[in-house]
Amino acid sequence: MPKLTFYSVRMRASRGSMHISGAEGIYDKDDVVTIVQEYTKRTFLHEKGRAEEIRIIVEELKEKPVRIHSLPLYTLNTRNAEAAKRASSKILSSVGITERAIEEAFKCLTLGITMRGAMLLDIEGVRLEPDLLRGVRVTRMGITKEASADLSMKLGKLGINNSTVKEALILVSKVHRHPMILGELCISDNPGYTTGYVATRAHGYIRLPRIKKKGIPYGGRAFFITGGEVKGLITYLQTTPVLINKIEPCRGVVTLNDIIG
Ligand code: PML
Repeated sequence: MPKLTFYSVRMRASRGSMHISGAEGIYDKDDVVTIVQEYTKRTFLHEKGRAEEIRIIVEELKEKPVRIHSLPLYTLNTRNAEAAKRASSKILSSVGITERAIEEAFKCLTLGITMRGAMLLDIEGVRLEPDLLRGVRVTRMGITKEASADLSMKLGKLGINNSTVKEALILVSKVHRHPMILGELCISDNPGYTTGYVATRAHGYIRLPRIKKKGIPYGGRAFFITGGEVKGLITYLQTTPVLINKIEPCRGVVTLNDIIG
């Protein structure tokens, strides 16, 4: 059998200092040209407007990707930003993250600045990423064709089969495989996208509709971390190639009680 060559394809589009969109995946050699076209097209249609600069990196992977399962997916019926914040606090504090850290994450994500990457906070809310303006961008993750078809089918049944949900679940599944990651909070920076999420290894990926009001053009990701060496975690997040090869259940609307009992 011929050896499979994988490529990491990463795209970032911007206008001046404004981040417009980003996307990435791991692809077989034969699919690279198509995906470069798709990423480019996507930036031209973006709701944040036209990009002035589109940077695409295509890089052959030197390491074999680690194959992992996705996190299970759920949606809570949060009616507004306050309800989404309350639900996030309950879920994140149930794994040992302090109220202070959760408050700090919400404060930073609603401040009006969007970082390129994620913030790292310890469970007391102290920021640990080396570059406080850029954060840590998670890269080198993807999904096999079979798992992608299964995910599309499962999300399709829930009426949410779009690249935003798929790419967020792929990213989350890579992030939460690392033992130093305790939890995550995400608010989209797309003005029209008002669903965010919290995630933990124990509870899964929990979508939070209406976590922000329509029209707000900022947001971001916060990872809550514990123990271990931050440098090693950053190396994993940025360089270890990971492919999702199995999709765990994707459920529709559940209650907070279903999640934390
Ligand atoms: C993003 O804009 O990339 C973050 C999306 C978060 C929510 C995705 C979902 O609807 O599950």
